[in-house]
Amino acid sequence: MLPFSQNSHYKLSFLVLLLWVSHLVDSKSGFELDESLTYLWPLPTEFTSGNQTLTVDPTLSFSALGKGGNSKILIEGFERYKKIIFKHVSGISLFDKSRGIRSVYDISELRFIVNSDSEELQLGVDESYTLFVAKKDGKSIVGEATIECNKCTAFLRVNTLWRCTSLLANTVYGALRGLETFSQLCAFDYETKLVQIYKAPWYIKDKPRFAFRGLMLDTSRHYLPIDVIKQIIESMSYAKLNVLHWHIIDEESFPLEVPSYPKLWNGAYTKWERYTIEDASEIVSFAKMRGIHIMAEVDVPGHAESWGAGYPDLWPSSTCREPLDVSKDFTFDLISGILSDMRKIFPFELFHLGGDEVHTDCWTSTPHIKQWLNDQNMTAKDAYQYFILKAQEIAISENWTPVNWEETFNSFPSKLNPRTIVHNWLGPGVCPKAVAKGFRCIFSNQGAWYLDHLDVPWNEVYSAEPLEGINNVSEQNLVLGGEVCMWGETADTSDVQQTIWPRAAAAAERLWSKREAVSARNITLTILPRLHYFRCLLNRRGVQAAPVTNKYARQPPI
Ligand code: CP6
Repeated sequence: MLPFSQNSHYKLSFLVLLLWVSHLVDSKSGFELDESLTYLWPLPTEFTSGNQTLTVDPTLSFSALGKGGNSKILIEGFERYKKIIFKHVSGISLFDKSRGIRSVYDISELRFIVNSDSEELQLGVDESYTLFVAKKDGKSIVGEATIECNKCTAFLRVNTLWRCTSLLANTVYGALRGLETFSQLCAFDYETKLVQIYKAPWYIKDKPRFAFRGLMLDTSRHYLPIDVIKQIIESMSYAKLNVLHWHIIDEESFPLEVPSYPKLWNGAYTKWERYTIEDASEIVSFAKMRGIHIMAEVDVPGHAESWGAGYPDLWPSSTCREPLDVSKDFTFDLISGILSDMRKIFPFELFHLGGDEVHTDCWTSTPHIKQWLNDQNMTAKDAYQYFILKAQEIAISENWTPVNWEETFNSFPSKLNPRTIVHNWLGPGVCPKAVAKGFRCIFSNQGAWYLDHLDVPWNEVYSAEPLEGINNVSEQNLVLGGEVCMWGETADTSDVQQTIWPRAAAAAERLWSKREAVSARNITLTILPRLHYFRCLLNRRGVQAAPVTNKYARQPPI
């Protein structure tokens, strides 16, 4: 309710006051950035900057040295970022090179040096890059522009190369990360109508802290159209997130086409809320163009009721429908069929087999399963282990590394295949235990990194640390990274992006930037203004990111 709303005179004078105050604010220069902060998100590992403002040519051209220069991933990436950078520049510049006039802009060419021509996208692929941004022939190299380079001949020419804006990377994926950083340096100036780079020259040497920087999407509780998934993938690349964990199927719906068992997607909500094999492949290649892995999940044996819409034999009984019937060979034949069909679509080496929240009551209360347990001399817990290990074998036979939610590790740590990656969710404690036993781990503590928990404020997302409680370096190396989870019960196409952003960005910086940089004492002064800025950048790029603080969130301490 507005103040004074009972009385229209007060209301009027309040409005007048408001107008007068806003006039005062307008007459100042408006919003100013804190000069001492660096408005790049996530913060690069190492950088130096200067005090020049440079202009960038809207016909910015591309040149490439090194084996990776002809990559379609690189060329299309450059074109994508060019559109972002010059979004507000209309028409053709007066100084367009096609008119034969030498560019008057400070930067008219971006030079790439990409060492490898391999486009293989594996976990831990080299995403490092070095970016040098300076005026053409500018000799003012800031800091130590020395680059380690063992085999590349291009670097014999390093002294001349570094006199103009250049981006060096070992792989095209590193080059994409560098392009993102370059695009964040560029700002459109609405007065001069020029794209400018402040605080040049820049020297940035950057690499991620963790190899696995994920976002989970749940397309079972609410179907998400492929265009929406693509927009989400595109927005992930802005925050340098690199794994989309696609929780495709769950108890509510089975939207994916499985050619070997064509009745499975009878479990979709409607015939329109489905993904064909082609849709899924399109998502994988769209993500690859942005250096993003797709880790698919088939959650077994719990969370699988929807499978029985097409194959009711999978249900223990018509009244007790999950977990999947452990006593039938058909259950495992079907899992084999699904996984072998999916192997053709999902090239990423990790595959998520779920394994969470398995309530075995259906097994112990259904006569034929109870009988089977007796015959096998198994308890319900043994049967849970039997199911998980069989599913793991199927995934491993498809040349996948299995990932499981933490309950599998919590229940039978010494029986789990040692290649298993343990996916934390219940609390902060499991990764220290898992890595102490030699397992690799992914951090997703539900108290901080479950995005559907709208009451968790940005600072709590930001402060959650995957290496908390792990001091031994070799154990720390087993933590692959972390993932924020966008469970779909309470969000759909209409609000999924504003639920993901900006808090996913808070996790993205923790996963990319150095631990010292994200451990600042007063994050309200040092981090919050930068996150505000990144959130506005997302909005400018068309991403519906919510305000950094939302009305549901608990209030952070002052
Ligand atoms: N669905 C599946 C879920 C959840 C999990 N698995 C979940 C549980 C608790 C919370 C949020 C999500 N909805 N398949 C747990 C991994 Cl608070």
